[in-house]
Amino acid sequence: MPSQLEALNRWIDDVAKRTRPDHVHWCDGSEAEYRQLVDEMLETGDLVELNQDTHPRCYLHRSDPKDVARVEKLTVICTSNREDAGPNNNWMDPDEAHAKIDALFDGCMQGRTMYVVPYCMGPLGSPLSRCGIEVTDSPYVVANMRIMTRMGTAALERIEREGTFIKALHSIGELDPERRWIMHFPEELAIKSYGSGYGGNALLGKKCHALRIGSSQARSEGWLAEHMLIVGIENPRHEIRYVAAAFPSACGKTNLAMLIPPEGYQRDGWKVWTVGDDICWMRPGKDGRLYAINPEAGYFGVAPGTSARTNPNALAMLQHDTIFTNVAVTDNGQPWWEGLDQRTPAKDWQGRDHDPANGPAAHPNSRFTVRASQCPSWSPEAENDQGVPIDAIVFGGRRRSLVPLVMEARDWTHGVLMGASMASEATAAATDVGHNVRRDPMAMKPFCGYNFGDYFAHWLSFDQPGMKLPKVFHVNWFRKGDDGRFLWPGFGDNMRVLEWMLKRVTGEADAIETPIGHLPRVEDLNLDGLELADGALEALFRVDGAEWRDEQAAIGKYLESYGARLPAALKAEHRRIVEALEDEAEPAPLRVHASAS
Ligand code: GTP
Ligand code: SPV
Ligand code: MN
Repeated sequence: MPSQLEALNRWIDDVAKRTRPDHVHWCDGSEAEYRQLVDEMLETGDLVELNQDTHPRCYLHRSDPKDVARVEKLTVICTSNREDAGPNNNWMDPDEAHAKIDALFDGCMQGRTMYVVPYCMGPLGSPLSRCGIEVTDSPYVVANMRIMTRMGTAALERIEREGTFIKALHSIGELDPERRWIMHFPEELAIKSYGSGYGGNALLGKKCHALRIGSSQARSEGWLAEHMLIVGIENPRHEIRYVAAAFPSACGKTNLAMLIPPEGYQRDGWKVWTVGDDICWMRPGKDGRLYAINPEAGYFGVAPGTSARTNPNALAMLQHDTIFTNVAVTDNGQPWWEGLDQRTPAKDWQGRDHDPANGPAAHPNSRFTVRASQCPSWSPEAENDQGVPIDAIVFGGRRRSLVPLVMEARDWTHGVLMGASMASEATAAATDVGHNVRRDPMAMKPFCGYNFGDYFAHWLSFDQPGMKLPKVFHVNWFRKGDDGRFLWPGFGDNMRVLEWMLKRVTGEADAIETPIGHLPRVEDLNLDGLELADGALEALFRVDGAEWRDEQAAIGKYLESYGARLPAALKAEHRRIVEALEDEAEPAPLRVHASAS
């Protein structure tokens, strides 16, 4: 009997009967088991050894070229009532969905090993954590899950104690893009994914469990499952305040979570502590504050753009014990991607001789998988069973125009509207979402497991007497000038914006009220040692009345698409902003910025 838990054994038996693997392997999560998996993958070519002198225990995985990112069109939420999934999700009737995908699972593991992967999302002893079992025929997925989660015997023991777990079934199938589904059954606490071995499609603890199923559980249990980093900012008085930030995929979470403050800040004693870079589970504590854990134990981060200038902490952690996926390789066997340095790689992400005519050498969504604790700024608080208290929630997107560098919500309801109104330019993190700006509320468009109307209501419901809710902000590191260049240097210099937010939290900075939110006064922003282009500061904070009236009209239309499920309070808040914008011919926050030049 592989487990003490009858229901688990029965499920594994059922899955094995359907998929017919040659072997079944229950993962214990040990180092020896990991080594064995790696050796097997080196043998089969699933992994390629990188330069072991410079990058010990680092390997490269080249995925199928048609399987390089999440696919949103084939990601579905299967609830008995279609409205519960909402217009933000693809929906399928649960019976129909099971029938469709079970037919694909029939016999699909013949000739393969079926791995039973017990995992825990969050610290093993935390009451906020939740467990699952991923069954997969991909050793690459097992190796990644070992890095990304608390995987193995200890997780299995917790599952046996609790008696419940998420059933997460995965097969790489034939990797045929036409025979691929990522299905979620929130009412059954089940996930079925077929036909992809990549990231969020296949590492089922991540987006499928921790966000889609997780958000649905969080709603019924009174907490929040969010696409957010968690970062601790230590000031010169050694006080650490925690910030949670939601940016859409490939819009800067990993980078903000491990930023290195500008020199002047370091001299003054500021430090940054990384708790999480992608997912945040938060719930109210007895004191009315929101406490957050990072359900993950590793980073599945974007490689391109990572360099000694942009993210030295990441670069340091990627020198050993890392699995790279779809990066390029130099002639001396080192991993390489666009933005890393000036070298020319020898092989591209598909293993071909590098030829710029074939496009980027590393795939734009190439990634690294690495233990969280390998990051120099890793916070031991990531292991705190109670989580860390959150003082500020930040929303943000990739907007070349319109949206100022930073603004603050007037109150919680306005903050929820700010989150619900978010939009961002598409990135390489999903293959099928076009290239335009799209609405991505709370960066959860691809990840909320239920109707956004209900989700906004759930967010609003935290505003209750006795709660000490975080302040809410919105940022945009990606505004561009007329020359097409970013106006703001970003990365480490984002510390300057974080400092202003924390000053707002502690009441040490004033702000300028505008219809769309509070903007900083320039004298409250620390710009020491920063060289901005002429006029950049004005451009970064410019609020154009006409453009914002159009934007609010578009937001209004978008919100209406949630019909009767859209909370009246959110509609009223939107109305207030529309009216304030109408009253004011030109919002005038720019007094301050004029004085900056
Ligand atoms: P997911 O893992 O997909 O959820 O993405 P993420 O939000 O963690 O994004 P990440 O931090 O990996 O950044 C994605 C890309 O944006 C990388 O190429 C970064 O180099 C770039 N980036 C991150 N922060 C900044 C910034 O402040 N300014 C600019 N210009 N680019 C940034
Ligand atoms: C994202 O796309 O937001 C990611 C990568 O973090 S994946 O795990 O593939 O979803
Ligand atoms: Mn993500």
